[in-house]
Amino acid sequence: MSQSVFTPHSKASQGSSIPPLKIRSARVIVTSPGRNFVTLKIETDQGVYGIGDATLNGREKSVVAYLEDHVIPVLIGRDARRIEDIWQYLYRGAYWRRGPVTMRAIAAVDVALWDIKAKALGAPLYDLLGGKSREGVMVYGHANGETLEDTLEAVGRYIEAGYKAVRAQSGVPGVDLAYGVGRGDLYYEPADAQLPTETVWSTRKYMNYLPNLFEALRKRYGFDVELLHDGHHRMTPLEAAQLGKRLEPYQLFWLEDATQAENQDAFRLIRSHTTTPLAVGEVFNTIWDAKDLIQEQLIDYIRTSVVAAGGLTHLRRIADFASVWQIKTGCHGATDLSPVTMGAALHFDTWVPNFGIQEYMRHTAETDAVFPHAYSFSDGLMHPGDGPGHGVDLDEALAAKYPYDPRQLPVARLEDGTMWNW
Ligand code: KDG
Ligand code: MG
Repeated sequence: MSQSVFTPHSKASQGSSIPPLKIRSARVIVTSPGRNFVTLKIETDQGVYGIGDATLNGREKSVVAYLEDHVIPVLIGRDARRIEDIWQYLYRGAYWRRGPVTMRAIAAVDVALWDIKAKALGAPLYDLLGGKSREGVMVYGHANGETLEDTLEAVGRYIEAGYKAVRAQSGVPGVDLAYGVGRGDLYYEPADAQLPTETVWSTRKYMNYLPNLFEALRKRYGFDVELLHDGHHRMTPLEAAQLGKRLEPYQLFWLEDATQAENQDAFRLIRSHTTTPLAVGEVFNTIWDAKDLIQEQLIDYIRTSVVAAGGLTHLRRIADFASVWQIKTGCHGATDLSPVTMGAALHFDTWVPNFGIQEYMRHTAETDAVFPHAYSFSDGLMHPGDGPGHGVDLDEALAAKYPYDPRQLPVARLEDGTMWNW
């Protein structure tokens, strides 16, 4: 690596409580214990290592290439303590900024560096962020069913298991393969084939049906449990406004991704017609994707996750910005985000003052075995664990037994064949 006038990686700072931690190696490990995960392991000359998640569902190899070709070569020799400087180097230094591939690669580095620093200090990661703001992290589970009755029962099982908040997704009469409906009770895995599965969508049928589901849920379970729903970008802004209005009597915790997320202006229309709380942002990568939504207070929850938004360094900037407008966090936590992201998110959630909720879709037993972790669930709350770092590791020998398995997310068309948002 060529060294110019400024060589931050070559100088050991004086007076720091942690000795210099020179990055000795960085490796990408791809494993598929039920689904694909991309993990970055950064090792230092002091023997302390850190783990970061770089998984981009259905596009995994593009992040592997970005890391191996463009990121790892510039990391070697740098001081792992300089998390902010390395983040700025990778973000500003690339010139081609933002986007899901770049920001996931940066996230993997960033989370691994926070893990290293926390381990070097012998502290749980939440202590580096500012310490605990709460005793546990409220999570929502995923209940789904082919029919209304199946979905009611699935929600009941989550309530019995102690969940305080449940997302309800149901099959829609007349629509095959509606979003969010799994083939088993626990694990909804949309990336199901080597080439995208084609699904057919009808917003009319969905909107006619959905209020019945929430009416039945409130009748059966009352108003103490928090109920959530994901529209998955399918509605136009006006349709979303209409649905939000019709759902008001059922007091949802949030209606997520009511319309496609790229057009921040569209939320002005939805917001002006409904008081159903709105959440958006699992597809956002930076603060710029949510700037207008936040400063015009067009949403109530920002969904951006650690892995999507360049790691903890940038996510906490988004959260702080959102806090000015009393917007809370609600980090994405589907199973395509690895246990490493879950662990890092739980440390973030434990600290962040404007915490709202955390999504928790349980991983399979195979995934849990490949990623031994300190986090746990009890009484509807999750706990990140109090050991050093973010508390998630990778069993490399076990990971090697699950080779990459190429799969893609589905696509959606309207009933007349028009391509739509999946
Ligand atoms: O890979 C896509 C999934 O992460 C996404 O479909 C899940 O919308 C989702 C959610 O809210 O968890
Ligand atoms: Mg979603």
